[in-house]
Amino acid sequence: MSKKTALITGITGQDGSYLAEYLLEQGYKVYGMVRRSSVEKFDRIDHLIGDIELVQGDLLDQLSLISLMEKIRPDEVYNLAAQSFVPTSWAQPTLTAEFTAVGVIRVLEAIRLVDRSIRFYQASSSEMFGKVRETPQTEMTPFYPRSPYGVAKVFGHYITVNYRESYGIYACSGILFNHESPRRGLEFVTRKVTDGVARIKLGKQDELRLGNLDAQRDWGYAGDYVKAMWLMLQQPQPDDYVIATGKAHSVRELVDIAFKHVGLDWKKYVKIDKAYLRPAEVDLLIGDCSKARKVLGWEPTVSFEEMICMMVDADLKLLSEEDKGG
Ligand code: NAP
Ligand code: G4F
Repeated sequence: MSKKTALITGITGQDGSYLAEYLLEQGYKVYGMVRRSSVEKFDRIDHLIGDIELVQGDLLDQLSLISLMEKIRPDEVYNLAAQSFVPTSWAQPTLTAEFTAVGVIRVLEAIRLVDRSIRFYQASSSEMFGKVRETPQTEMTPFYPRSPYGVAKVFGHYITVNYRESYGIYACSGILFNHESPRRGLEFVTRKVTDGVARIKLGKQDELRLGNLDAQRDWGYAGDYVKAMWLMLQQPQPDDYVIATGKAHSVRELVDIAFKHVGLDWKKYVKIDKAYLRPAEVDLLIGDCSKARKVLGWEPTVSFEEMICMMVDADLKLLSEEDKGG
């Protein structure tokens, strides 16, 4: 049997890098879409260059997406590309809508025009639940987004459902709760904390400025979550799934675990900075992934504490290697 082919948008991101590794392990030919930049930043996928093929395209450019579908004729498309940082969505709401909402319809249109048998995964988000209508959140929980990012993701979710129902495209929306790893961007709170802890431990920084310590999230491990994306596209029928751990932790608990891991008391180093508060906050997210457990046979394997300690250790190693000029 010939190799299956996958196209990943957002391959340079956290999830793109883990998904590419996982699909290569499954024997796929993997194409990764990258947008043109004057400086190539491929840190997360450097180790995969040679095994994957990078192709140029942009969610803002319809023709580039159609051309890629025609050239590659993938069996599966994973649409992970987005403007994914919530605070930026207030600063750049229109651009966020272009990438994160309208970008989805451009990928779906390319599939509709070129080959409707291509299977499609949309990276939807627990941010869509926002000011939650019930706890825990399931596939049936109504949405109440609290940021331009969340609103854009709701569009992406419903347009995916609509193309499935209008054109019979095998399109799935994965409603993923927060997932982290040592490859998480430095602006997100988990990595900001683990990087900050490592810097304080190594004497490179003397405080860590944060916003709302009371916010609670259902945080899982990115390596687990990309497997759920793949499983969704292997089922007899397309559907939507919540992917979560079912356990919530506060930012305060995150900080406590990370500092304790290196033997420090966070209260001596953490300062509250109003600059990191949001115009509208999502107070508590907690997901119920019973459907994914039952239908996909998926479950998380890394606990919150294990993941935070893994991230602190990785940041200590990274910063120590930088010191040695490695
Ligand atoms: P990430 O690290 O921020 O990566 C985003 C990716 O999108 C990058 O590869 C970026 O490329 C690419 N991108 C942005 N704008 C683009 C454009 N106009 N054209 C082409 N590519 C573009 O995000 P992530 O954490 O891996 O998340 C992956 C997806 O899952 C995102 O859609 C995110 O919104 C969603 N999601 C994430 C989580 C989470 O907790 N991580 C939870 C739910 C949903 P550059 O390198 O060129 O910037
Ligand atoms: O790490 P965060 O920036 O992630 P957020 O906003 O939950 O969004 C992430 O998860 C979504 C899934 O629910 C994704 F769709 C999205 O793309 C992204 O990956 O913030 C988490 C919480 C917030 O409540 C924030 O107010 O941490 C709080 N927080 C407190 N101090 C902070 C900080 N967040 C950041 N980024 N920086 C702080 O200093």
